[in-house]
Amino acid sequence: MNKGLFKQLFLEKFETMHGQTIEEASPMDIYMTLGTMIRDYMSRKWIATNKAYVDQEKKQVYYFSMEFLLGKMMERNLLYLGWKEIVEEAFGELAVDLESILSLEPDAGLGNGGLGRLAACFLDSFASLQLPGHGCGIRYKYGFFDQKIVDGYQVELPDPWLKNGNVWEIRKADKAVEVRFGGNVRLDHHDNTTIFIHENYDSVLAVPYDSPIVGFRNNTVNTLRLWSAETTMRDFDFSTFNRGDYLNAVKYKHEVESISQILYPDDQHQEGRILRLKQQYFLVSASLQSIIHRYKKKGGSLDEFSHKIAIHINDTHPVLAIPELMRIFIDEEEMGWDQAWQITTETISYTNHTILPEALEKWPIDLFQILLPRIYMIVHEINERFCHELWQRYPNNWDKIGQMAVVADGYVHMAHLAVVGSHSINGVAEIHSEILKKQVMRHFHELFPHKFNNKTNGITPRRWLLKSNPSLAQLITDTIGPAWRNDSSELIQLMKHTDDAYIRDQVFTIKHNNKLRLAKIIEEKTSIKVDPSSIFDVQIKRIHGYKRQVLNVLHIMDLYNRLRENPDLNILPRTFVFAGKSAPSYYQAKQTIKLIHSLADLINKDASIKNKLKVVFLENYSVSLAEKIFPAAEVSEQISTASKEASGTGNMKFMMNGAITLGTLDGANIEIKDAVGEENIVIFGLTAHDVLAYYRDGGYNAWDMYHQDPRIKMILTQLINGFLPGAQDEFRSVYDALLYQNDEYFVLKDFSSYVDAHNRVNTLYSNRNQWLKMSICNIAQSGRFSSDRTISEYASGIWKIEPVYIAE
Ligand code: 26V
Repeated sequence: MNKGLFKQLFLEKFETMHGQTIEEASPMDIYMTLGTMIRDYMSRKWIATNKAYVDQEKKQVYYFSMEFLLGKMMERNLLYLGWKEIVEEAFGELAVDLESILSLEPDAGLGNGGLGRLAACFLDSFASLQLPGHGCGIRYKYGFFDQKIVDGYQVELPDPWLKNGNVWEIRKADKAVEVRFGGNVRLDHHDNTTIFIHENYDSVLAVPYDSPIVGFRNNTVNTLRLWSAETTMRDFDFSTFNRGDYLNAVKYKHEVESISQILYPDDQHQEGRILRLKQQYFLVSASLQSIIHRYKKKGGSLDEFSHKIAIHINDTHPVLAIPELMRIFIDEEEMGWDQAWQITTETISYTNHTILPEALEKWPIDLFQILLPRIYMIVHEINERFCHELWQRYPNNWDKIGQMAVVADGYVHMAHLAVVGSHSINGVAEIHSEILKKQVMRHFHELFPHKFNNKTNGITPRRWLLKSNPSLAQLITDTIGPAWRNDSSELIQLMKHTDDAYIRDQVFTIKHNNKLRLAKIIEEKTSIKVDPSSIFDVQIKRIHGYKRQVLNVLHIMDLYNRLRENPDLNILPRTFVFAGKSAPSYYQAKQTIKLIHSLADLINKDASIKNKLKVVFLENYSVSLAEKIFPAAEVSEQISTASKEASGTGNMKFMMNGAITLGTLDGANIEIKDAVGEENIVIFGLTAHDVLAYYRDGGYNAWDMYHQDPRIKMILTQLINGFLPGAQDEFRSVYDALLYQNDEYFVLKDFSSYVDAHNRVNTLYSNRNQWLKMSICNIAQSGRFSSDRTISEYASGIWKIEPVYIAE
């Protein structure tokens, strides 16, 4: 592609699509035309990729996930195809501003946070590493809610991201499959075998929408298949002109479509609603049916299934893939239990993403049984056989067997099903995998030690550096060459330049410009003016107790108290930036958002502190907003209660953009510390070991902190004495959680150590050269946190898949 050719093709495409000339074009028409052109161009590669996969009979992996938090795709696709500059120049000649066209695309926000964004980074790495890996998910009509802040409170609005259509997807109506819910199972006997007949069920049509995922500057185009729930025309016949039927038909249509209507917005909390279980079965049943259909069509033998297909389940949400695969093998393919079980466990692998007990999924048996009668029978049988094995191994140990059973205490325990029915269980950072093995899943680890492993998370350096921080990416390319973009281990070459005065200056200037850009966004969105020379200290992530935004707030209050007492206090000016969404029903997290706003109101208006402190909350955190914040950040707040953050991936995005981590020894922070060395990170607080010991043995009393530390006493009092603007009692719940509920997340316990850590940041930052050296070191060492590394490890260690070279 070159500029001239592009311009010609673009104008032709525009005219055929819109029946008018470019002079009359609306920006949206231009967006749609460019999108269609890109998609058409990718289609050839897409077809070639699929053909190569079939012809070469290489093993394929399917990544099952209830969430794919993709963000925008157009600029990504332009960059990956190598078209971006050409289009920019051609549009320049047509007086079209590419930036404003790109901004028209809505984010595909089909995820809550880390787990969903990880799935999107993995798709990027599959394609860029030329690996045959595809995503299977749900095409939610409404993505993660839009957050509006009204008077400091979060308000949730729907995200109708599909309202103007979606240029990237192709509806494949001919590939639709039927998913069955409810009904009953009748047993029949045939030549000594029992057959199971599912009858009187409600049937839902699952229609796939495929989107191409193109690799970075290669010819691979993989597939993200998202399923939409529809009624079969048979079930929804408006022609029966009976009033009662008509209303029932409408109601039924609505009920069916509700399955793919919305993404559940509460992560880290088990959602007991039946619709969520329906969504989960809908995803796995539709995906497995289509995988097996295609496999058989190409002549594959089921005996070989696990050698040709790997299925990965992203957390327990798609764990019904295990009984559903058993059902298909046994009921539809007439396989015996033992063979079906062997193939199923060899096919499925599972990642655990959290140890928070309140997030572990379990479903009441009665509910499960009514919705999925045949699947329940299979789960029951899996449980019987597993408990029998346990009995052989641990005779009479009812306690242990009860703790490990798949069905126990009236519930189906999804994580237990995942461990029993898969061949690999991994955590997402070293410490997390260790906690799984030694604590949360210790009984299972004792029984199946070979199944457990670690795959530390990663992020795609192409979106999180090349796309979001183009000037830093250019500096890196100018310094070490372009190979880092698909071989992130190359970034280590930057270590040779940590003392290079020119590079330091460039890194400084790039960061400063990114800060200027963010300062502008902040002013546009909040009317708050921030000092671009102040330290940009950033905490952006879901709002949650364990992530401890409250600790950040308490430190800012203390800093403010010190400044009020002494306006000439020798500290560097700071800008504290927050962004993140709370689950709609999580009161304490919502109050934290209000608290940040009240504090911001107080501090930002106080002239006496001479602009040394600013507090900003940016509303509606999203992938696109994140892309603007990470490049401007200098301090990365990773302050979760040790043991609770499985990995974190924002920490990696900050690091790759040259920010210094201020964090606890939790999740991947520990591996970041190992990578950069103690002198290039600021660590504070209790260790996971300390925290787990307190939970086990007790011995922590939050009131001791209150009485011993006058700073804490003062701040906590300020929470409830009207010091903060707004109603006097607004933050009573925050106060009570810290004192009367004994500070579940050890905020007060870690307070002093956190303040010290901030003081170290202040000192380090005052030495500009030192700080820039740290920053360059962080960038250089970030290569190991590329999702390419993560995916290579999954590919060789778990899935046993290999790259497939796709010719031009
Ligand atoms: C749970 C639920 C419960 C039911 C309703 C919807 C829903 C949605 C998501 C979840 C799972 C939350 C687990 C999670 O997101 N874990 C995060 O995974 C990241 C990627 O591995 C990791 O970096 C974070 O540390 C971890 O919190």
